[in-house]
Amino acid sequence: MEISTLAEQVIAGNRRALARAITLVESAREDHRAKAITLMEEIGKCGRQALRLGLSGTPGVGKSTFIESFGMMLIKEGLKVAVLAVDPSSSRSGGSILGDKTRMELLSREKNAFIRPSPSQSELGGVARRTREAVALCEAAGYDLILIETVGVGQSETVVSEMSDLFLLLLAPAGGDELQGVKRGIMEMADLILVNKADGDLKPAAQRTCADYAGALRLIRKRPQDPMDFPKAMTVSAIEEKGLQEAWGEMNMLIDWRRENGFFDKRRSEQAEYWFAQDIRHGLLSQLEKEPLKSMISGLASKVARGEITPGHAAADVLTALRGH
Ligand SMILES: Nc1nc2c(ncn2[C@@H]2O[C@H](COP(=O)(O)OP(=O)(O)O)[C@@H](O)[C@H]2O)c(=O)[nH]1
Ligand SMILES: [Mg+2]
Repeated sequence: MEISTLAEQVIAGNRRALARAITLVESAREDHRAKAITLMEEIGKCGRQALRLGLSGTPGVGKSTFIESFGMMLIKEGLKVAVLAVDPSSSRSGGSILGDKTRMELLSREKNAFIRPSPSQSELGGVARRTREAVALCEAAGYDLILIETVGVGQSETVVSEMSDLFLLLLAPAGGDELQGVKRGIMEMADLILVNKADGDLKPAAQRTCADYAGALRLIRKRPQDPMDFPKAMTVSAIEEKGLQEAWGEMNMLIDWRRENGFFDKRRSEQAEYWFAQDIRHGLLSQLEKEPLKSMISGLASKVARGEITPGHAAADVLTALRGH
């Protein structure tokens, strides 16, 4: 099929075309990559803008349950919702959202929802680029809200926050009074912390945890992109569908403020620059893993190990060879 036809069908909201387009951007084949670049240029022209919502949380906090309840709530308000995932570890473990479809039973049957699991790649750089392009494809296809889920595995939060307008951190109620070992860097990325499972016996613990995090957020350096009182911590119950409307209200308030004050567009511009730099890095690194450089490097590595050539000299040789390609 012609790429321009595929682009038209995606923009017309054709689900099968969207799925096919995502498969194309996920492909590692070089001829597919060239087509994917053309496709991304074509769909970029439609100028649609969705709200991109990043969602992170360790396994078991209730991400899938939250996405089901929150997604269904938005669909009832007449919105179209897409769900994507960045999960570099998911390839074989089955930890991806596809395996979670039972927890998203209603959402996965909705005609106004589109759910796509993480591409089965083990390398975060590749997963990141493909997900980012999938986000743009869903946006062009007319989805109003794009949820990008990730499990908390270090780097993946950065990747998701760099493709989101808002970043949500989902937490479970803590047993003790300690903050649940959430790294400072991740706290600093969050726009909204949602303490889930605020229901039944867990409700008091959820409220305590929420208060702890609200306190911790106040100690974090103020960011220019936040109005008063943000970032915030709130409690929700994904199962009982409580607090979701309030959380959505806060998200809209924050987004409206950022739009009015120029931070929304500024952030997207910075993200475009970030991904430009990342794609260059990723492309350069993948050159090193391809022939002829791959053999050259392993040959030189042995010589370096035997002391036959200095590391600096060997590296300079590789870089000279790289420039020659
Ligand atoms: N009590 C309670 N349990 C919940 C809630 N949300 C999720 N769970 C439970 O927590 C477990 C993990 O949920 P899941 O959505 O699969 O978490 P994920 O690994 O983050 O996707 C399941 O047993 C859910 O039923 C909630 O709001 N309240
Ligand atoms: Mg899940």
